Amino acid sequence: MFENNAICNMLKIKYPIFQGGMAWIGTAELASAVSNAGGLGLIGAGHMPPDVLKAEIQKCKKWTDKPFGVNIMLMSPFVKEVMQLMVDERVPVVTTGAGNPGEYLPALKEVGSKVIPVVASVALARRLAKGGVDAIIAEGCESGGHIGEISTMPLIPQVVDAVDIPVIAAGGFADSRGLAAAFALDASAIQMGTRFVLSKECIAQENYKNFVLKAKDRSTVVTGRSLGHPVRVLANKFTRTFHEMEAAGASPEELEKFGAGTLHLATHKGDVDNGSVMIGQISGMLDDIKPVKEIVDDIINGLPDAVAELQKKYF
Ligand code: TUI
Repeated sequence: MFENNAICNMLKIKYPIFQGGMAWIGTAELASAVSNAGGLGLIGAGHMPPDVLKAEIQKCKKWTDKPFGVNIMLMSPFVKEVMQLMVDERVPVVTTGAGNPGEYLPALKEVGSKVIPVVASVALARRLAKGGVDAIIAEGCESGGHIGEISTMPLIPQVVDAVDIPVIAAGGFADSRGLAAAFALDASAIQMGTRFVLSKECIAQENYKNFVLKAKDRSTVVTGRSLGHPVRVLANKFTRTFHEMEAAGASPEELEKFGAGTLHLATHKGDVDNGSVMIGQISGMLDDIKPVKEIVDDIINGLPDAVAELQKKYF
């Protein structure tokens, strides 16, 4: 079906579906399941120390013989050691988030890793494409977690026009209609985080998943704008207090301190009142927890109909 798809051919994967590399919950369990289902699974390195990440990579290698990747959060205090680990482990695909991975490119390319940064703007996409990255993930601000300022619909075609390498669309995708829309915007693949949070294989604590299941279209808010790193999360007691502190003129240090550790509190302790429940806006549409294979198969199997429906209606 995807013989002519640039990303499937480049990465030797069956389907043009990436899993977003989510901190704390993008574990080897989830990444190997997505890779085994024919997509590209990604271990979310977040703030993981290198030894913990190494163990996660080894689990992933044991559980799948398909290509997988690691997503590296460039604001991690361990970023230098973690990049060295990518080189040592010859990880097939390295995606990056929350910054510019330029300085690490030569070493990764040297060992043949495909480097695919996540960007939220045309300017950075253009600069990185010139620097020799293999593809670009363009992520709209509908996404969960750390985001940029532009939404998916205007971002994707502008990035596609600015670079001559494949573009993966991220932010707001969860079904066959979304995949068809991404193809219509000339993206080669989609990346999904939120949809895979609501999978059987995702290890997020059940309160986290149940809170996401209840989300409606307007349930997410953005914290951290005044700090220069906006983060999309579900509105709760934590976000209300955060915004009150911001309005009362709290210092960046106070706000950083208040936010520290809150993602883990939500994902692992299940405290969805005081934790950061990072999730994308498409959560409003999702009302089930499915096995990863079913999520992927449903999107792929629904694609011909999604496209045929357009053909039938308008041509
Ligand atoms: O990285 C993400 N999403 C994330 S990372 C994360 S971990 C975290 N934990 C606690 C607090 C905050 C974050 C949770 N979600 N997505 C990729 C992404 N990258 N979105 C936006 C960007 C981005 C933003 C600015 C990329 C580059 C950039 O500018 C760099 C430059 O030099 O211009």
